[in-house]
Amino acid sequence: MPSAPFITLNQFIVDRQADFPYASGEFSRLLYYLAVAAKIVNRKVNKAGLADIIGEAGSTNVQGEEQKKLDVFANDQFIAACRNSGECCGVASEENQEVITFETELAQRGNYVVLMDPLDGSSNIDVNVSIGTIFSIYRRLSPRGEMAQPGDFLQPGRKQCGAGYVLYGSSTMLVYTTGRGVYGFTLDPSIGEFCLSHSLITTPTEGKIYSVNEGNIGQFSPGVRSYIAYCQTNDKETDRPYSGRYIGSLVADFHRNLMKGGIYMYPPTAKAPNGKLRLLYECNPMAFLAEQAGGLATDGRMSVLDIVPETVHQRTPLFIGSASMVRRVMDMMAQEE
Ligand code: AHM
Ligand code: MG
Repeated sequence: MPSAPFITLNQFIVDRQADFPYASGEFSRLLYYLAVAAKIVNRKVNKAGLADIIGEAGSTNVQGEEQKKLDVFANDQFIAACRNSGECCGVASEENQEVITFETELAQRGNYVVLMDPLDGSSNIDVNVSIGTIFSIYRRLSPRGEMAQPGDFLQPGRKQCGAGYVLYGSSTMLVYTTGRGVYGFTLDPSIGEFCLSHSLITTPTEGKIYSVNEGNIGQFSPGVRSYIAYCQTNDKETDRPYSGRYIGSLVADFHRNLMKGGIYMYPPTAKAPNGKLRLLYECNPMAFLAEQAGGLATDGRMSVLDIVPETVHQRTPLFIGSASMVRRVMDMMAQEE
């Protein structure tokens, strides 16, 4: 019996045109360009060990070409995708101190800005462990046809019209939301297409996995320490202790917890009193996905999506995942304050 045909990301975008913000085709085109960049980055990630790509940015290979580290390569690819899509007037990236506002007429006609972490999980890049790309998309506030303005990039997460990630793992996945549920596509390398593999992803309300860098436990607040102790306590009824799982790549840790149920935490530490993760291109897109899947994301006090950003690279503490786990850690933090 012939198997059911694949639904590719491109086909899905066409079929679901009406689900996309403003349904004009512009947003879909941007997503299409981002997916192409993801495939190019994926090819490089898979060849990383072979292709001698791993090396210091700025060093020179035998052909006399400048070698680029994977994160620089990914940054270039995603920026080029945004610029060439004609739908995006500017990009903010973890790799660039300043926001990039495109100068071409084509790009300035674009209606969107993209904020991204082109290759997250930097400590895992050189050691063959899963890494990811995270992106967040907003409609611009400044008039079309002009240069993007700083305010375009400093909108609260609630205003996102799309967000997603690419996970370069045992298989490569693109997971996104436009505010109408969360969809996951797995790259079939034999045909070079992202194929629909996970429709309307929902995350369990209660999970059994906690993910945190426990090396920092001595620096966490009493409330966070109490919650970790709760996760580790024996209790048959609630199936504790929970499992501790921490890859150190937000995309990979988040994705596993999204599918299985769990909580990811990056609380404030002495070294990073506002947490380590970046609000605009790490926490907000993940928070949008989490809420769309039925989970929660908070900085400990309020929903991440309601934080009004002040600077592009600002950090925030993050507690994200299964709703009842996030509520419990918030309660424990509130009690011990
Ligand atoms: P990066 O953007 O420099 O890669 O940092 C973000 C990463 C996340 O992917 C990950 O969850 C976290 O930092 C790990 O940090 P730590 O090594 O302090 O536990
Ligand atoms: Mg990062």
